[in-house]
Amino acid sequence: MTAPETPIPSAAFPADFVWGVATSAFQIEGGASLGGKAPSIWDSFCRVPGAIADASHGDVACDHYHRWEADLDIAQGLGIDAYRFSISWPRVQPAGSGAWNAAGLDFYERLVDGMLQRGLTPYLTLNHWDLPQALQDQGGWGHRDTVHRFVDYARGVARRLGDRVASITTHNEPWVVATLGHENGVFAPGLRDRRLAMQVAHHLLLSHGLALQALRADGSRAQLGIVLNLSPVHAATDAPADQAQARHEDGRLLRWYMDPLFHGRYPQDIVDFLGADAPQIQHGDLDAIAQPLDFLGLNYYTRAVASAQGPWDVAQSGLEVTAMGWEIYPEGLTELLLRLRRDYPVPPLFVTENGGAFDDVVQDGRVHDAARTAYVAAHIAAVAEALRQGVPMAGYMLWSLLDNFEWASGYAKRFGIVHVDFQTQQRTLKDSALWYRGFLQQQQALRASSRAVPVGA
Ligand code: IFM
Repeated sequence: MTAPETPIPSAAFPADFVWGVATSAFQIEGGASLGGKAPSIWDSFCRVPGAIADASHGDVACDHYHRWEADLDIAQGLGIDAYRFSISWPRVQPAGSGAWNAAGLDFYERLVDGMLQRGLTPYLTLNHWDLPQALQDQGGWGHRDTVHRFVDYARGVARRLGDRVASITTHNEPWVVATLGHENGVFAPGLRDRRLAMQVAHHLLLSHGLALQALRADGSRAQLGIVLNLSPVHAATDAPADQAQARHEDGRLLRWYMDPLFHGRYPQDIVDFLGADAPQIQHGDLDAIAQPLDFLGLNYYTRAVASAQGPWDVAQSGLEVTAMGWEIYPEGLTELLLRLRRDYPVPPLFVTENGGAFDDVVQDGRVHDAARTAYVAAHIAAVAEALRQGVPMAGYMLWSLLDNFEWASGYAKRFGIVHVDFQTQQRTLKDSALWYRGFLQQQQALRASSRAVPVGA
């Protein structure tokens, strides 16, 4: 176990703070065509030559579809409170509408019950990007009808599992689906059309709001929310052009999602910039989007740097980078959390993802990943600092439990605190997992002592 470089203040976290790990269906399950599952857009995208760096796919991934019990045992052994996972829509409703697949629903029911049996609180995500291909064939997220298909899907899942999960997240990182999937084309479904991308972003937000209304009308007991990938956007220099670029990129990454969710409007500077590419919005859409949230999840990995000269070269900052080439910038997490609290009426906040890809050293049955441990510890300390300054932080989920399919990077980039040998499917706890387990034991001890009744009381 490696000692972290950043000290985490003891007793920084309230007793009910939720500690967890996160995964997603497509990245770990495999079982791509088993038990009645139909293809998702990611199954299709993986078949496009050149789309995935190592030409891999999710057919087997971590084989979690067969190994879920052992994986939950590992999660339980870490001493976490919560396990964040996602449902594969084409596993439970293969065509994305109409008939439900009993075998798929049964799989998730066993999974959720398996969590509860192990004392793990289930945090469920409905859309972690694997839209049924059948819906893509009808226009996907660019087609308004998909909004209503999603609401039906949300209702069906909630009716089956909603009594046993603590929270339901509608979408994970809608910016990624819209921008990387439909504007840059580097993620499924691989389209390059800015007008379409902005329509997709609007439909994702609208489906989120309508799903929350529907689940609340159905009497959902689970906490309801959404997860955004956010970063502070820094200007590369003080030059006005760089400052303006930073404001613009902040508008497209953060304000485009936070403003409609919390203020019921899109940011006017970005609407003006988009011109004819701005989305078609129908009467009532913005009210529907701005539903009260029980929680907001943030996925934080790095800051962004904006330059009017073009893409930022990370070598210029001199900061260390992860294997993804992302700057390691934990103070950006505190900055982001304080800014959200300043600019928006935020509900309880979770860091729903945080972690790093690093080139691990596998030696004599151990996996040495001191850089990951240092990364995680520094970011937990950044959350502690936000808490100290009064941000309503409710939990932290480490990305990820297992090495897994890292989208367009394939299997080469490893984010897990548990190493997966993709030849044998053997799991090995990395040093970072041992550190997290030790850290959580300390947190448990603090909780127990804060609950202890003084003698004579
Ligand atoms: O692996 C992804 C995850 O699916 C979504 N958030 C970012 C992670 C790392 O890239």
